[in-house]
Amino acid sequence: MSEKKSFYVTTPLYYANDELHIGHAFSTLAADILSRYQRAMGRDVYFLTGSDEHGQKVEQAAKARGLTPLEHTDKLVEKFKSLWELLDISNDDFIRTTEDRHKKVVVHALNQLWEKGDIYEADYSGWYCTPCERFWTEKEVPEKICPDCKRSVQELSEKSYFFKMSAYQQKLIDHINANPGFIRPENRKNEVLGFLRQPLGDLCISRPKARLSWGIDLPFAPDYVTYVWFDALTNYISAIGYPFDMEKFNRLWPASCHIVGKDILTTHAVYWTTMLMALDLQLPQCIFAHGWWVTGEGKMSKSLGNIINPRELVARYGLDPFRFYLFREMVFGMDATYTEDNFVLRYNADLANDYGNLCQRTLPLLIKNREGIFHKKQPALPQSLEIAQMATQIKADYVEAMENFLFHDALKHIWTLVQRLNKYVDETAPWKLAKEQNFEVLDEVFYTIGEGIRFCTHLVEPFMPHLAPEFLKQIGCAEQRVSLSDLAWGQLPDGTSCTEPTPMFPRLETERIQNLKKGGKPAAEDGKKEKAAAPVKSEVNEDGLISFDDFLKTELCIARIETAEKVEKADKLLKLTVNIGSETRTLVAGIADFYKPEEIIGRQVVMVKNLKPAKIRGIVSHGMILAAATEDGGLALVSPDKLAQTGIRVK
Ligand code: ME8
Repeated sequence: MSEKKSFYVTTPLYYANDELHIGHAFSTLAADILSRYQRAMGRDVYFLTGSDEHGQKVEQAAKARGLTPLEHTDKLVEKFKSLWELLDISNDDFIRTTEDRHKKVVVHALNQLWEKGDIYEADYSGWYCTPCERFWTEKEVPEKICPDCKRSVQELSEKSYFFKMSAYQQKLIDHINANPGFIRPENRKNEVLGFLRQPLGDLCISRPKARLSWGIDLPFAPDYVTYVWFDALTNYISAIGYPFDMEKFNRLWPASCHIVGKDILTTHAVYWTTMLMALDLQLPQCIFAHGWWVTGEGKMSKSLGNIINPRELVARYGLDPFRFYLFREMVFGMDATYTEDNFVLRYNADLANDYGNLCQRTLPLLIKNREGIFHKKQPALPQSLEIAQMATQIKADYVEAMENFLFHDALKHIWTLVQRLNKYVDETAPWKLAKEQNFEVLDEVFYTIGEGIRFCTHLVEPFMPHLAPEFLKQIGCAEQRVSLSDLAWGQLPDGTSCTEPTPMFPRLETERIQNLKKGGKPAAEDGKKEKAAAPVKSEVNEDGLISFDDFLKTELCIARIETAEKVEKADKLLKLTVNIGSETRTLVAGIADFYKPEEIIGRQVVMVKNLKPAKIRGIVSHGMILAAATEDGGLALVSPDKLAQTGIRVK
């Protein structure tokens, strides 16, 4: 992605008019993950975030709180910074648009463009929306309602200053066409090109002080301030020294990537780029516009009361699971729906069952049978060889995904390896090898597992910067870290000694979640400082027996069958909806040879509740009902022998 030596990444400057929610946290985390990845690949990274503090919205918010605008933004900026600290954001700088170092660059840029004739004065009339701080044309507001916020607009005519954006339209189109990775993802690029098919107007950059005083004075028109975009966008160059520290500026510019939400794509891809052209500066290498986090009720907004607070989620589930979830769940570039149920499902499936359990089920066996020591063996079993080759390919796929901002794909690749390793444990059954005293093979198996954990952990570290070092500590290689660029299979040193694993991702049971929601302790973490919980015993016993604790991991419950129907073109399957008290689930059961749909509607059965959802014949089946073969070759559903409470746990 980047040919330059340095990697310069930015987030939007968030408006200092309100507190931040998971949408804002997401953009900043994306830049953080990218920065951590690039650093791990050995690049010189500069990561900038900050606050957008001028404009009417901020002025109004301050007034409502009885504060001056700066008093108001000072307070909010502290909150922004404390959120970034909580989320362990590794930014190199935080720029405020109210700082002198920024304001003087805006003034410099305005002067340059004024002298060049790229800023001019003219009368402007249009329909103005105060909350959105923007004019609309007559055509755009036939009902005199703002298309964005749906509030009424007022007609205004005033002397204004304009930036000659239109002069750069063709140059911008040519640049977009000549640089395929410039606006990403592809559909957003097409949107911008679509927008540029219409004649591009010039950009009004001023407000009379009589209407807005909270901005940066226009150096050539003292009764006017510049506001919002001309001010805010300039931060990307003011923070890195333009034009007063050109050494720093030349080292970092052009930016490698501006990460923004899709709402501010046009301002970045059109306003900012034409401003840069006018200033004779290079364009950023990439503008990546990601999608929205929405909730069931639509886009998050205060008025809908559906704002998701990142602090609450971190307190409830821990920082690394929060970071992981956001990037595993959202296809970077598309919208995603946040639900807490979904969070818990992913946590339990990917973190507790897959990644966490890989250590939990194997390291105690290594301690018990080989004094915790990994003995390096050349892979001889076909599965060990397969995993070694697979890991090399997975790293290549992961790098490719990360270089292209496909965070969800990068995580998917890592989990392919995590899941293969868990399957390898099942296939090789190290507890059996230990019992047979087959130490040659046992050592090979443990080495593959230890190396697999190390390999996956290095790859996942940009996403989980706190728990990854803990995983490395558990397998005894916290000291022998390699950089991501050098990571290769087989680097786990012979004789490395593991420690008793502590559960990083304790399963979230329903009761536990209720407790966490009431403010109980988080999973394995305490906000920023993640602490591992107390050690638990191994889950695998050499005799194939499981502990009572392990049995409790399977959540069985009483389900009432509400509907049943045949699945098309699948003779043996019935599609059921079952009521389990708190929710209704859909599942597919292979019982059609033995039960007619109408026979079983209304029946109570026993269901495995916490099974990962699976797609069967295109239907997402979430849960499994229990049944046993009968002596005459039939099938008997397992049901309570008296009416039980629907949804209640079976134990
Ligand atoms: O627009 N889902 O600031 P802002 C995903 N100051 N991302 C979201 C989101 C959601 N539901 N809600 C917000 C501004 N975001 C200007 C920017 S840049 C020089 C000036 C993220 O506080 C997303 O990145 O309204 C979006 O673009 C940004 O927050 C808007 O933040």
